[in-house]
Amino acid sequence: MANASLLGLQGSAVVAAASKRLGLSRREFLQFCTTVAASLGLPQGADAAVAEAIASKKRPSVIWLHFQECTGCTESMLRAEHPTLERLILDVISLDYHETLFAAAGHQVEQARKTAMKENKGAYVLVVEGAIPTRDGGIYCKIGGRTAIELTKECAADAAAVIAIGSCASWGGMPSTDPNPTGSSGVAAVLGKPVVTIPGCPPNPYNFLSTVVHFLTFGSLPPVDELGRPKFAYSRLVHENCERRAHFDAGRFAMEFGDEGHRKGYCLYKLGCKGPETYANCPTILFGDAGAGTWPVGCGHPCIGCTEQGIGFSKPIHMLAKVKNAEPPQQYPRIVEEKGTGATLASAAILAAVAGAAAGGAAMVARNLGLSHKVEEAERAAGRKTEV
Ligand code: FSX
Ligand code: SF4
Ligand code: F3S
Repeated sequence: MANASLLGLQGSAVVAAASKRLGLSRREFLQFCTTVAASLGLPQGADAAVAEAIASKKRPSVIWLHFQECTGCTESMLRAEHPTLERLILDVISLDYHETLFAAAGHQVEQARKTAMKENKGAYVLVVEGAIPTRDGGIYCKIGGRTAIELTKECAADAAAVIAIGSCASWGGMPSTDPNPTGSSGVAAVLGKPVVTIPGCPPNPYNFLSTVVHFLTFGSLPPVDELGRPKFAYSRLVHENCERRAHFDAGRFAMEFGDEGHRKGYCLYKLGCKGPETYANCPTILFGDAGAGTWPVGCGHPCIGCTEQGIGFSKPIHMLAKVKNAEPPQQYPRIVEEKGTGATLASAAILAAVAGAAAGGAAMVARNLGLSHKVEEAERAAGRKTEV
């Protein structure tokens, strides 16, 4: 709910003009500002500052570079629905150079980049999407005859802030998967200094939008963790806010894709979900403005840890997640159904891996995970367990 100072802005001409510009009602615009302020974890009253900044401040110039990637970061921002996220993003920033969205090409577009950098020297935001190949002098990615390394360094030199968007730009992401033939690296590694990272493959566009709104409102980027990730978005494990968490705590698991547990929406831990070791706000802000359940686990797929270096694109889906910060819940949900019915040899194999996890130290959790599966226990007792 909006606080008094934000409500005071409701009749202001500046807010009326901003709402019109964005194609929103005044109420929707102010609600949006409140939502952004809340998601940034800002104190009460900051929503009014956010509204005033969006309504009246000069949009920051953004230079957006593309290197080794699939363009999913940009795509995810342009595919949002009501209230047209891309319009909000394109309105709060002045996108002065973007290799995939520009209609122009060649020398013309190179000139646009140089002009924007010159006119906004020391004030523009550099956004890098995609990893930077560093092997063999960086020859595996060139634009206008210049390597990604050269372009990143040149554009970062006079930037007010540098944002690495997506896992590729954050640490190398998918292109850096072992054996990483081109030496794909993140922006911070290439520049030799920390930058703000918004990992995810693709990242959530709201996290980018909120980061930019923070910059617009306060002239600085939001507080980050040791990996450069904004704390407002990456300080909680996926597992902490997952809607299937009650099933995890109660020991109800999908054992195979399409089995009864999967159809009933049970926890996906045994299918390789990396939510217990991945920091991201996916379960709370969802994707695409398309309603409930629009995030990987909500759709029935285990989290692959796409925001987490060393997990996403590194740790195979069949490996079980290390359960971090595991604390017993206040209450365990009552177990009302018999579990394990219809279990197969494959599920028993996964159970064996869980037993291995128990030996690794997560004994309490693992005890809850596996041992109530009578069919699997019977299979193991009968010596039919397969090895993993
Ligand atoms: Fe793709 Fe972006 Fe993944 Fe990478 O997102 S969605 S491969 S993080 O750089 O385009
Ligand atoms: Fe959700 Fe995955 Fe945690 Fe299960 S293991 S509760 S599916 S995040
Ligand atoms: Fe990525 Fe996992 Fe979120 S796969 S999108 S961090 S749920």
